[in-house]
Amino acid sequence: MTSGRRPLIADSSLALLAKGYTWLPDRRRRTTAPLVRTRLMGQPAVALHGPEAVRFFYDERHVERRSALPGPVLSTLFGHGAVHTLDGADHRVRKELFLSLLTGAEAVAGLVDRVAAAWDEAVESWSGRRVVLFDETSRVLTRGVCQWAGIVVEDVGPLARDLVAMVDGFATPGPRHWRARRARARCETWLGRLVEDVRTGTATAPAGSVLEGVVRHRDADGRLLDPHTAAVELLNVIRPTVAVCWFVTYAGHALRLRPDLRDRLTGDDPAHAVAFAHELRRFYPFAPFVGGRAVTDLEWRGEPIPAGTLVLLDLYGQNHDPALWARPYAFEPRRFLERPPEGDELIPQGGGDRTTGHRCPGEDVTIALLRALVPRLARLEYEVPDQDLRIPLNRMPTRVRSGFVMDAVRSPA
Ligand code: HEM
Ligand code: MYR
Repeated sequence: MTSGRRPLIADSSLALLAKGYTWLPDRRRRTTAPLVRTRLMGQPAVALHGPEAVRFFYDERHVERRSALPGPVLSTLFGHGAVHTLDGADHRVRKELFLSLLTGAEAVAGLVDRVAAAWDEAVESWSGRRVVLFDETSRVLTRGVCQWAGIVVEDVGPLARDLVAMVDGFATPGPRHWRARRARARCETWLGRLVEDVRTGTATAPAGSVLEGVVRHRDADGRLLDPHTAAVELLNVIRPTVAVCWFVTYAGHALRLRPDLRDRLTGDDPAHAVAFAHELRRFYPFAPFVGGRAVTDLEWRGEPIPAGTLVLLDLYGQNHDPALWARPYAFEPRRFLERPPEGDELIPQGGGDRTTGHRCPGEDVTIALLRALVPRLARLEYEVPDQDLRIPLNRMPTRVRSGFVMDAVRSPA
């Protein structure tokens, strides 16, 4: 398509709001072009998908993040000044902080042990009661991740609600969005003060903790993070960890649909739990797409992408692309037992190389948490009362409407 025709394409921000996760895949099915051309937030945009497109998108010579993420997304989900918004050396040095805190067997096990202990303790209090899995898991994860990160929290309930709100409200205007902004402002103020207190010696950060790592981190310019940016990055560890409650709730949904999968999960073979975790991340909708801006005039499979164009990578669409996945709309963990996932095919948390690009540094943590929690859920006995188990694809981010209510929960001895 020539650039002269682009202004004729209507802005699709409203279509995105109305259609949600199906917006880009639908547009792709309706075109024979190798990319979708659209407009978003008043700007020309293209959307790509597929493993080769992943490599093209994550090449810093092609796409940068600076100025690409919309203000409303930063004021809720990621935070202004976050690692998500950096490029080049600034990004690599900040990313190293996250990788050092979140990857490696010891770091992952430290977090998982605390979350698993918090789950086991919580389950005792669920006995015989009606509980909402989403809410309970958000508190379990908040307790575990804060303990692990060296952040003291007396009452995890309000914090869990704020962390969930930041994720829940990033993409839609209205009350959910304002709740998310207020939640972020509250948490940034609290954590910014904590960082200052650690620096003045009125609070302590446990040796080797996330809190200590962030307080001491020096950026590419050799400077410590200012308290606000430090708070933003602390939140970029604890918020997404708590967001794993989306997938644990989806696990409840999946086990309801496929009770035949339960026995294998409760057995001793961890390969089943890992395959189940991958299928949860592939099948269920969470992150819709990621985006950046074309650094220079680009070309993708013969199609021009002028400098400055928003370039989107359709994560949800790629995870359901029939060219990559047999029966993409069937929940089938076995597919990952037969063949482990390729890094640029399964991209629920972004793609490419996590050390050089923006791929999520929390993938190992996410998989390890699901590997620990989903078999624990599968081992519980509970009833599933009548409730709204729909997952509306036009809500962004979506979730199981009821939060997955469980009755008469019992932990078999
Ligand atoms: C980046 C999704 C869990 C920390 C991302 C990105 C996505 C994503 C889509 C952006 C990739 C890109 O920009 O190309 C998810 C999902 C999760 C999850 C769906 C499941 C709940 C985690 C966890 C952590 C984490 C557990 C840390 C404990 C981060 C950070 C970035 C990031 C710091 C920014 C990386 C960068 O810009 O270089 N994640 N994530 N995420 N994620 Fe996650
Ligand atoms: C987290 O809390 O970080 C985990 C949930 C991540 C959802 C990621 C959604 C990415 C949205 C990017 C919008 C880009 C628009 C150009």
